[in-house]
Amino acid sequence: MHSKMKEVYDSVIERDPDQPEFHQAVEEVLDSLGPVIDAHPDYLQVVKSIVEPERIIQFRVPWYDDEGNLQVNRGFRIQMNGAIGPYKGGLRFHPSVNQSILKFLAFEQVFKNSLTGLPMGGGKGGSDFNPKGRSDNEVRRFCQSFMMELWRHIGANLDVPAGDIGVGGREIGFLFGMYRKLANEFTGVLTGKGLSYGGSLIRPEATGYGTVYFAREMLATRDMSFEGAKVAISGSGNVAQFAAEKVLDLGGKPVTLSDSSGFIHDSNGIDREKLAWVMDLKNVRRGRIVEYAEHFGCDYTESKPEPNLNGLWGADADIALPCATQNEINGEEAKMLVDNGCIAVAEGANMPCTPEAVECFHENGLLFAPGKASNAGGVATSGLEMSQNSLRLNWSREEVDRRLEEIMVNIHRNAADTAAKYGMEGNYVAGANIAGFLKVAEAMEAQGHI
Ligand code: NDP
Ligand code: 2IT
Repeated sequence: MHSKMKEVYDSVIERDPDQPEFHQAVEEVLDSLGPVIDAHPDYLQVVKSIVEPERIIQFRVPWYDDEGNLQVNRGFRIQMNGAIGPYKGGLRFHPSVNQSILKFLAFEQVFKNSLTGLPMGGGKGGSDFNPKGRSDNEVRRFCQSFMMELWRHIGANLDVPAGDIGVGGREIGFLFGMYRKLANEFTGVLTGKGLSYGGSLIRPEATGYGTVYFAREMLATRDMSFEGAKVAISGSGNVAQFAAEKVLDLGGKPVTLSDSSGFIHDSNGIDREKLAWVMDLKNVRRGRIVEYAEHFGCDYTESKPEPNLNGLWGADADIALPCATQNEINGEEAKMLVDNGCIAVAEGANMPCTPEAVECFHENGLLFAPGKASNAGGVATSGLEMSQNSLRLNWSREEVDRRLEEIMVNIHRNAADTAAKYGMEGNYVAGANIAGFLKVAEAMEAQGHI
């Protein structure tokens, strides 16, 4: 790491020694910025600021469960950087949520949103609430209590949250309803809304579709494609489901899916009929992925306790799309993919590959797409939802998908060209970090480092 960047990195660790996920995300970006600082020494001031959130809001979320017991969760919103537009980023409801995880996500979001080319700053929020096993009534009461505090900190021109792990269409609906009641106005304050109240076509599909569009562009640089490729996908939520759908559209064969309990390996391929069954299982019945193995008769492996080496990445696959959570592919698992002849990895999740895994992919010449580039289609389409809300118009499915695809092609080109310009051809990590940084840096400097 460049010595000036190392000084900033050390100060980040000293300030918040207990935030390993945030350190990991910062280290990866600062590692890429050495050549930028040599070319623009004045941007050192920007780097010092960009690692510090503009604002962190933390609050108590009390709610009553179905037995009438009071439950108390912790809510957060991190407004990381507003230099290029209103803060924008998802809400995560998961028991692991803490400041380190949300700061890493908010930090990545700043660069990701910049890469989309749309005017969106970076933010992230959520709660340590665990929606798993909770009734619709409990989830609604929780969302209403969460919004009772959050509403005063967000707004269509201020901060526009959306979904992430544990926050899908149901939760966004409950959150939007409560915001509308408290603020007494109907605005595009959240994205991922239902179609009947201001949502955009293709937003549910966007992250998964975008990840596959990005991977398709990467593969094309080596005259390869998804046609006939075996694709290992982790997760079985929003991102994984629509990544699998787009893989099928492009002639590939998804062979794995997972949840936090384990993974299925279906070497016959997860076809459209099976995928429709998974969508019903996960989005309507809210069941577990083991039921797929029972229903369709294929291999199922239960997850082992941490470290999370559960074997999914040992599947024979040409392409890997990690779409579950952070640090789900470690160095050892990356090696298993390489040994099986995997040619490309595109992150649908945020930071699913550890630094050791990324190093292994680079050393072995795989195509590797970092999440802040390859999963940017979700937030990009949120940006398109905001545009439609401002216009008070709805674009067709084809129109939104066309714009999403164009944005993903542009992000790919921008990351590839920027990497080449700074002497790191083929390194999408460096290209995405530098390209994302430059736009925000220019805006922060122009605005006087406030
Ligand atoms: P969902 O909640 O819809 O699905 C998450 C999936 O990952 C579930 O199958 C879940 O299993 C699994 N999972 C979550 N945490 C863990 C864990 N600790 N260990 C093992 N499996 C886990 O979330 P999304 O699909 O929306 O998000 C997936 C990833 O994509 C996240 O990293 C998110 O930040 C990222 N992302 C999401 C975007 C979006 O638009 N939704 C946009 C860009 C990135 P289980 O149900 O058992 O917990
Ligand atoms: O990580 C992400 O980019 C998201 N969860 C989507 C954020 C958004 O505002 O759509």
